[in-house]
Parts: sequence; C-alpha cells; structure tokens
Amino acid sequence: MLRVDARQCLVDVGGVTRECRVRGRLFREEKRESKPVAVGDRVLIARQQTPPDVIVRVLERRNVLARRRGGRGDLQIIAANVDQAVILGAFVHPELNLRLIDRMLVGAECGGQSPIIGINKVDLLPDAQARELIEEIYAPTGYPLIFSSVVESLGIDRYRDLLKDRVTVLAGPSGVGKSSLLNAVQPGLRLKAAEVSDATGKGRHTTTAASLIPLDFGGWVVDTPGMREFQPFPMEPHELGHYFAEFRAEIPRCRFNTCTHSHEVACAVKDAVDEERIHPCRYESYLRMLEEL
Ligand SMILES: Nc1nc2c(ncn2[C@@H]2O[C@H](COP(=O)(O)OP(=O)(O)O)[C@@H](O)[C@H]2O)c(=O)[nH]1
Ligand SMILES: [Mg+2]
Ligand SMILES: [Zn+2]
Repeated sequence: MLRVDARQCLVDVGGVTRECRVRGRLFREEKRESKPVAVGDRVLIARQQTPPDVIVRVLERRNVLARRRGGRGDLQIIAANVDQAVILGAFVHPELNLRLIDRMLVGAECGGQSPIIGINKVDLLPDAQARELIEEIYAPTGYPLIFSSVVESLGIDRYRDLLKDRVTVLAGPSGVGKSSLLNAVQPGLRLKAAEVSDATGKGRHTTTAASLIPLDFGGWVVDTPGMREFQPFPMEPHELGHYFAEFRAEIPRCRFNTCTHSHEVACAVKDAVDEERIHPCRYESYLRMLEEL
C-alpha cells in the first residue's frame, strides 16, 4: 500500500502503481482503528474489468506505528510493517520540541520500530553547545543521532546508509524538513516542500497523507504529514518506563516490580537520574507522559 487518501488508495503491484478502492465490508469489521488500511500494508486485490481494483483483504501486520486519537482512544495507524522510525526535529523553525520527540520515540518503541533521532536545519543554529546538549541527553539511549542540513548537504550520506534496504518511517512535526530531506537523499523524488511562514515559524502542511516511496538504492521510506502531538498506545503506568531505552537497564533494580519511577522509594531509575546515567530532560518527559496514563 503506497498511499491512502480519503478517496483513493495506491497499491504497488509488482512495481506498477494501481489505483484501488477498499471493499466496503472492511470498513464495517469491528476494529479499533479509524481506517481499515494503512500505508505499508500488504493487501490482496481483486482485479476489476474497469478500474479501480478492489482491496479485499489486508494481510497480517508485522507491526504498526500508531497513535491514539481523541477521547475514545481510537488508533490512527501511521504506517504498517516498518523496520525503523526516524524521529525528525529541527534546531529552529520550528523550535526544537524535545517533549514531542520523546513521545514519538516511545511510539516507535511501542510499535517495535528501531528509533533513529534526526535533528535537521543545523545550518540555522551553528552552535556547538546546543548540539552537545542534545548529544548528552540522548547518548544513554544508544539511539543513532544524526545532525543534518539539507541546505549544506550535511548528514545526507548517513541517512542513505541507514535507510538502505530497510523500511523506514520518517515522522516529526510539520516544517522540520522531512520532505526536503528525502528529496536530498534521493534526488529526482520531487516531494513538495513548504515555505515556512515568517509569521509563525511553522511550516504549512504540504504533505497531506503518508506515502510509501521506493528508494533507488534499496529500501522504502514513508513520508508522513506533520504531527503536532503524539499519544502512544494506552498502557499500565508501570509499563511506560520500558519504552525509555536507557531506563530498561535500571528497572530490574527498583524495589517494586510495579514501580512507576515517580513517588516510590528505592527506585533505581531515580537513582540513575541523580547519578547522571539518565538525563533529567528525558526523565521530565517520562513524568509528563506518566501523568496522562
Ligand atoms: N535552513 C534550512 N531549511 C530547511 C532545511 N530543510 C528543510 N528546510 C526548509 O524548511 C521548510 C519545510 O520543509 P519541508 O520539507 O516541507 O518540511 P516537512 O513539513 O517536515 O516535510 C522548507 O522551506 C524547506 O526548504 C535545512 O536543513 N535548513
Ligand atoms: Mg512534508
Ligand atoms: Zn523505579
């Protein structure tokens, strides 16, 4: 499944893109997701005499990157069957939002995609200190961290290496340069990129639906529209810590096996924050997410 819009679905059939519609019955099956098909899905289609062809079945998914939507807790599947997730932020324009990055990292951990952190637009803030701070915050996670600039062609080769032969979803707020970065990784792609409006510093939404793009050098990548917020799957409060990579090694040493690493005594995670093995900035993100469970 290459693309799912309100009206049409595009499916890759042996290298040829075919327009399809979804069989009505798939909409009525009892599901928590708001839509029956997602980008990255493998589907069975029934050829029709006249187009469009019909998607009759969605094959079992290996994993999904999904977020919760609204009060009913419906899941919006951003992409299915994905190996890794690049969580992209920009240094400025829009301003770096580490809380959102941490939420999306949890989302990738929940979905079983290996997270990669990308910070784009380094040309706009050539400040070594800002960069070092981000390195310090995320070093204990062990996640790959890429600083890039599309304008100065920095970090693009590193993305090519990481994306090669894998299925990757590229997620992040609008305007951070997701589409621009993909255009740089694969010249000739010509995804639309937005002008950032000077008034708000925010990019306009030019990418309106997620799309799965084949890479010439091997692999696939999902370009997604901007996400302003991200609420991962519902879970028990004591489970959240397991989705923070650098907490995992500490958790077995908490006194209580249902420790939420907030108010409890003898909490190894809090000790690790005090002893600087976990950055306070990550711990703060953790506490804020915990409050919402
Ligand atoms: N200065 C600078 N601008 C960039 C960079 N990458 C993207 N942009 C600009 O940021 C704006 C938003 O880019 P776009 O790719 O549409 O962001 P998306 O919403 O994440 O897909 C566009 O005006 C791009 O030209 C970069 O590395 N440096
Ligand atoms: Mg875009
Ligand atoms: Zn604890």
